[in-house]
Amino acid sequence: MSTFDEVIAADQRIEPRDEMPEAYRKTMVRQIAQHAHSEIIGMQPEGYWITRAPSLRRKAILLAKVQDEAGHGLYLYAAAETLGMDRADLTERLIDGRQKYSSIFNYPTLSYADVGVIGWLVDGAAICNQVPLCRSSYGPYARAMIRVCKEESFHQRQGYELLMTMMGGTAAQRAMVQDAVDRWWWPSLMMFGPPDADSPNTARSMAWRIKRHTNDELRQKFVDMTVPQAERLGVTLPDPELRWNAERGHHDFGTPDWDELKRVIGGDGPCNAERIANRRRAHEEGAWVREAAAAHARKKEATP
Ligand code: FAQ
Repeated sequence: MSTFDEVIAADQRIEPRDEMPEAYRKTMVRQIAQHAHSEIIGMQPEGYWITRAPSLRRKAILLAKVQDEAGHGLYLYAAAETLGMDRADLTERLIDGRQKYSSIFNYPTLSYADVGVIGWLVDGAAICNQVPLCRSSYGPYARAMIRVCKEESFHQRQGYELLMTMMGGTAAQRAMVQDAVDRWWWPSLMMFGPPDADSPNTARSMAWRIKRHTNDELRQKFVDMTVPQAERLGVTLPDPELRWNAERGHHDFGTPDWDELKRVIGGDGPCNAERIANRRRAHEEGAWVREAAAAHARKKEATP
C-alpha cells in the first residue's frame, strides 16, 4: 500500500479511508467547509432579486442559478462529511463565526445589473479558481468540482448574456451596467485571496497538490481572461493602471485594497452581519423540517 507522500508524489488521489496527516485533513476541512459556506451564503445577494426580476424568463434563469448554488453547497458539505465532519456542526461553525465564507458575498446587490455582473465576474473568478481544483489531491473534492464547474460556466454565460442585453438597451441601462462593474471589479480580484507573500496556506497546499496555482497566478489569469470580454461588452474596468504588457505577455494591473479584504474577512464588510443573521434565521426556521425528517427516518428504521 502506498503511503500518503507516495500518492501525492505520483499525482494520484487521496481517498477518505486513506491515511493522511492530520494537518492535511484539517486543511481540507477548512477549505471545503469555507467553499460550501460560500455557496450557501452566496445564494443571498442574488436570491434577493428573484421576486424583483424584470421578466418571467429572467426569473426562471435566476431561480435555476440560485438552486444550483444550493446544490453545490450540498455536494461540498457531503465532501466534508467524508473527512468525518458533521454537517450540523459545520453550520453551527458558520453562524457563530468560527468558519469563514468568501469575502465577495458581503457586498450588496443594488440593481438588476448586479445579477449580470455577479454571473460574469464572480462566477468567472470562481471558474478560474475551481477548474484547477478538479485536479486537487483529495478525491471527493476534486470530483465534486467537475460538476460544479460545468454549472458555474452556465452561470457565467447567463451573466454575460444579461449584460450584453442591457448594453444594447437605453443609456440608463448601460450606466447601470457600468456602475455595477465599478463596484464589483476590485472585490472580484480579492476573491483569489491575499497576495502570495501574505498567504500563509499556499506553499503547503501547493506541496500537497490541493492548490495547483497560487493566488496571484490565478488573479492574473482572471484579469487576462476578462479584459477582452469587457472590451467586447463595451464597459471600462475601473483601474487606471490596467494595460497590456507585451514583455510579460500579461496585463499589468493596480493593487487591490488589501486592508479592505482584511476588514471584510474579519467581519466588517458592508453586509456581513445581515448575511449571517439571515442564515441563522433560516436555520432556526428550518428546525421543524430537520426534526420531522429525523422522526421519519427513525420510524422507517423501526418498521420491519
Ligand atoms: N474571502 O493562505 P490563504 C462561489 C482566507 S466561489 C474570505 O491564501 P488559502 C461560487 C483563507 O481562507 C467562492 N476568506 O488561504 C458562487 C485563510 O483563512 P484561514 C468560494 C479568504 O485557503 C458564485 C486566510 O484568508 N470559493 O462560491 C479569502 O490557501 C456566485 C489566508 O489566505 C472557494 O472557496 C476570501 N476571498 O486560499 C456562488 C474556492 N481569501 O482559514 C454564488 C476554494 C483568503 O487560514 C454566486 N478555496 N481567505 O483563517 C480556495 O481556493 C482557497 O481557499 C482560497 C484561499 C484561494 C480562497
